[in-house]
Amino acid sequence: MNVTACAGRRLRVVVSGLSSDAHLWNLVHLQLFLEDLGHEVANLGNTTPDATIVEACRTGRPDLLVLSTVNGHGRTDGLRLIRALRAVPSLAALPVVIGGKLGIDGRDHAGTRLTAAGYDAVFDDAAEGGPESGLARFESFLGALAAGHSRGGPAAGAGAA
Ligand code: B12
Repeated sequence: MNVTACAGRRLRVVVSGLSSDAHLWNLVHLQLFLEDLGHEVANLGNTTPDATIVEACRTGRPDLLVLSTVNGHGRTDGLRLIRALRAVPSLAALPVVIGGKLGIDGRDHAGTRLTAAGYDAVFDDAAEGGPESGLARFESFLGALAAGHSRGGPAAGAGAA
């Protein structure tokens, strides 16, 4: 991976798959990507129940929650989860992003709905530039967050598809 170490503070990041999603290598890829940038990662793995993700964030108080989904159910799973997270008062302002293959064959552009529901940024493989461009926008988002800009700062909306 061609990434450079972060200039700002080291973020404590929770990475997780969603409850219906059995894919694993996307999570490994994200963990390595974040660790290469100098951040600390707790990877909750695949097919993770919503309640486990909520509890890990409530007790661990990470700087960022990164959700990855590729099985095509991301829009449904992602909406349900962000509502559960935002319903917990201590997690109302937690920076949360979601990315991957959010719909089926790139047909559903779910970014607007997901950001309206409470995600700080959405990195959809189906957006212009594909996955590589999504990861580049994600790296900018991380840079802004590590530099201390609230919830990713000006880059936060840049990944919305
Ligand atoms: C291996 C695989 C499986 C394995 C998974 C094994 C495992 N434990 O991981 C098995 C056989 C279990 C499987 C099952 C299924 N799969 Co599958 N699978 C794949 C396959 C071939 C490779 C996935 C992979 O490992 N990629 C490597 C990782 C590193 O890359 P990635 O997943 O693409 O992630 C990248 C991006 O998405 C992005 N990204 C991901 N998350 C995030 C998050 C953020 C924040 C950011 C910035 C970026 C980002 O960055 C990553 C690196 O570029 C893909 C096809 C393909 N060639 O990609 C299909 C694929 C993902 N599977 C697919 C499908 C449909 C299924 C099934 C529904 C099939 C079925 N009918 O049963 C089931 C779903 C099971 C479930 N409950 O989830 C579809 C999804 C279609 C869609 N979303 O449009 C794909 C794309 C195949 C296809 N072309 O149709 N699968």
